[in-house]
Amino acid sequence: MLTLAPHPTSPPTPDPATITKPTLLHLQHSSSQIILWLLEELQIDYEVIIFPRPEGPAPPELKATHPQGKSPQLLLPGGRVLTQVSAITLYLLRTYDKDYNFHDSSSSTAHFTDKEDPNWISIKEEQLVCIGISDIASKVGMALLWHGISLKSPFFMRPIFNTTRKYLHKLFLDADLNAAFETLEMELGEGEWFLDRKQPGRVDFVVHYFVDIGVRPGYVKFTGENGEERYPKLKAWMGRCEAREAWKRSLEKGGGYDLDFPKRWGA
Ligand SMILES: N[C@@H](CCC(=O)N[C@@H](CS)C(=O)NCC(=O)O)C(=O)O
Repeated sequence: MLTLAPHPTSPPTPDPATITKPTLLHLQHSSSQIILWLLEELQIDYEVIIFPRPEGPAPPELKATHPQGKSPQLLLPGGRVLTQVSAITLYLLRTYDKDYNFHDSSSSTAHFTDKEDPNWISIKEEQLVCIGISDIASKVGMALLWHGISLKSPFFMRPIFNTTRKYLHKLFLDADLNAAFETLEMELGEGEWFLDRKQPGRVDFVVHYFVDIGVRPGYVKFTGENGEERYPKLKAWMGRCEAREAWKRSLEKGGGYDLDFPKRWGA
């Protein structure tokens, strides 16, 4: 039996049919921060409803609007409910980034587009977004699950779970996580932003969170054992992301963003 803190109180969930502006159902300390950051970059009129993050599963109130009951959820005027970071970022950029500040029009990708294949930039975008939402998310999810189990289980079982957890890291998680980070470091290259953009784009907005969720709980380290920088370009890029005014505003609006879950669970 795991010992979890009691569920915090959640706000009431609005009826999607009554929505008049994009409304983000935002879970604190979660990938929903990606959407808040993008909303702030786009400077559109939106609402955010903050759900305190429990130690266990998402607040049941999030099921009122979508059967999966996860966050982020973007409620849209007209009653539609959009889920999945990947789809929400695509929707927001295509709907509201009219001046193409943060995504490319099909005629503006000559700097990157393979002349033979005009779709190349969007294919690369998908590839890099998937490294975050799929490759890193699945490994960090497993690491966090076992970390949580080993911290929250009865004390006499902890050594067993801790040993299991360490084997998991050694056999399945650490090498894959570092390979994903190496790939991102390589893809960033000498550019300020991914895909050689002059401004951050969908890859930057999405991948920032997944790099952060790898680094904050200590599963991937920017600095090696001998003090060497392992991912210097990614580290500098994280700094550029977090120096943006829109990112800072998103932190104020989100009501809590601390991805060091093990520390918050008492490690
Ligand atoms: N694939 C979904 C993942 C959604 C998701 O799992 N969100 C997490 C927060 S990062 C959540 O709601 N966790 C609570 C839970 O799983 O119960 C996406 O890309 O949006």
